[in-house]
Amino acid sequence: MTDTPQETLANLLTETRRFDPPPALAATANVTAAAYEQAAADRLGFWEQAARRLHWGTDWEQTLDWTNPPFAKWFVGGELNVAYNCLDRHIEAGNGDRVAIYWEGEPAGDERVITYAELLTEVKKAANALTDLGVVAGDRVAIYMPMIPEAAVAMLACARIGATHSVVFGGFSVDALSGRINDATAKVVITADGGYRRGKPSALKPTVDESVALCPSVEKVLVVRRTGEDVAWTDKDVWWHDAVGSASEDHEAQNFGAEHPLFILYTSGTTAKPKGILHTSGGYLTQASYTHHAVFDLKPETDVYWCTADIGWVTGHSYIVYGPLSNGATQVMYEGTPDTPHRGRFWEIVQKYKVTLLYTAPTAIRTFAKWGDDIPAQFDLSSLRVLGSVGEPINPEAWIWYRDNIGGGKTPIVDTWWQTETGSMMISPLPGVTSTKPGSAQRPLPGIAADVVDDEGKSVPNGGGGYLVLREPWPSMLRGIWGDEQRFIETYWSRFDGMYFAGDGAKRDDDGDIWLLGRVDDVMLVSGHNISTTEVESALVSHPKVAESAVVGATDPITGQGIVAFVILVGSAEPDDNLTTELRNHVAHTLGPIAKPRQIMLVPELPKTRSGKIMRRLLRDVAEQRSLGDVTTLQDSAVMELIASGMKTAK
Ligand code: 6R9
Repeated sequence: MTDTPQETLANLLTETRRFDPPPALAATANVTAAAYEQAAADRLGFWEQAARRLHWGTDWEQTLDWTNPPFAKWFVGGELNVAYNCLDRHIEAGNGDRVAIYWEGEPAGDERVITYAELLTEVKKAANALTDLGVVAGDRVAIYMPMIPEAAVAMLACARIGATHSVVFGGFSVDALSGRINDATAKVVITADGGYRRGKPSALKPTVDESVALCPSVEKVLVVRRTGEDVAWTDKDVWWHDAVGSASEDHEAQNFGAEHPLFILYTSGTTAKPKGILHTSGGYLTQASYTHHAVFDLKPETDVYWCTADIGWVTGHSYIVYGPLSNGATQVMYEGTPDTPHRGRFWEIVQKYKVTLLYTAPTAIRTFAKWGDDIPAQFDLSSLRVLGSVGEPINPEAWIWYRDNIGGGKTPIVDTWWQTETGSMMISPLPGVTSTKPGSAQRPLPGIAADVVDDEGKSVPNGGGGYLVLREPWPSMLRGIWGDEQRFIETYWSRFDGMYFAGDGAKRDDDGDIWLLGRVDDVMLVSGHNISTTEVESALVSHPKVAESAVVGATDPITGQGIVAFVILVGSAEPDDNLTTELRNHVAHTLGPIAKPRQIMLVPELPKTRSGKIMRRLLRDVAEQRSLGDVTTLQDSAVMELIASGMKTAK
């Protein structure tokens, strides 16, 4: 039995709840429905107008050069300075006293308030310090930092002098860090002695020391003193407080071409060798800035925005640093984990700073749901007016939980689909326009040509499923994979002629709205039917006793693949003998008998990357009783031992 293309990736889940935008928000929204029409009539004209939101030293001559696909050039001939756009122009407009960052350290009471004027001074000094260390435009600088303001300062200082930063998650192993430093041949590494993690100092410098020993390109290591713990010192090391502390506060930003490389960011690498995704300046900042303004409806004078991502994830780049700061936003930055010192820490922070716009990930939302409704209920969250989600498909039940328990049953939720490769948001509701649907990212943003196609690359009709593609170039698109042009073409541009292949499965509902179904590599083939992991996971999460689940297809002698589900129960649920049977039946009842899991494993945790994505590949290894593959990007390696030992006792 084979599927028709329309049945590719299945199309099982039905969800009919709808939530209109609050009238008051719709009445004052930054972006209205007219933007869709304007962009449809003149896509390039629309992006030109978005680019006009920035300050350009030299105007561009051509909006898009797409004569040599897939190598795009946006705003050709234009020149700008990215850091100037994020800082100087706000001070010049008289907003230097506005708070840029409310920084909240993990140890309670450890906090800093940084205005735009103060942030600019720090960035100027850091730019001078990097120049003194020999960094010139075009050089690569690796950044391996905890979530402290100096991480943003380091990125902006690089941008200011035209150096290309490569941020690596603080806490990645020597292998991961040295591999990334070598791939980009970075000249300088910026790091810290350590950061705070779950109530304790957690050292970073030893990993840098070991890595730098393997990286001949590194000439200097700039070290922020954060924890004050003892560190080993080499002749390449320089303290941040010495070099930046003594640097001049004068620095005039020079303009660079719109296509000047801004950063390299290595993708999470849930599968193969990490890819160094390259982003450039003018188009990237145009779209990061516009989408942040449009999708969060940011009002910089009154909003307090908080994105809970780490700076080492693309979400931290586009929606902590470049998007919000280019828009003059006031934002919260938090160093620690959501459960330190207690499980209400996030809500305490929302209450303390009266956060209005919150951007977090489904993995966090499901964890909060597991911890229980009574925790957020203890805090005043009434300041919140828009909630965002990013990183994975958000299950409808998690979406409803988020709206009800965090958003007081009234805030719009923007489920934003995008990738490291796309640089900024691509598919998302607009909070003042869209009637939202739990679990769906819904509609390509104005100026974005996303589509769902079948195996042959033809658009699927409403009600169909297939592959998510982008049919037209967009300003913040990746410009390549660092040092590997061929892999860039093969990975993204070879599956379908003339289209960017995102690697995600998707379906289009009867209204034409898009639902993401997870990575195509994760799709299961059961008795000839392609079934998406996301839909089975959402069916499980819709059971009142289930907080979170991860589903994989394990080799099965009869059905080809059998569905194995790993399930975390909500805090209050007691496992009993009948529960796994009940859950299997619940899925069969919700989605149909074909989707009934062969086996359900109750587990305490799931393996995740640092950006919170479930590593299904490792669970497949467990389900098929193989030894584990590459675990370098795993958040917590002890998790796999826990799960694997549970699996053995269940057999
Ligand atoms: C921003 C980011 C990209 C992959 C992407 C998709 C998944 C992200 C999503 C989503 C469904 C959403 N993804 N947002 N899936 N709905 N709202 O996450 O970048 O780390 O490169 O991951 O994440 O599978 O292809 P990145």
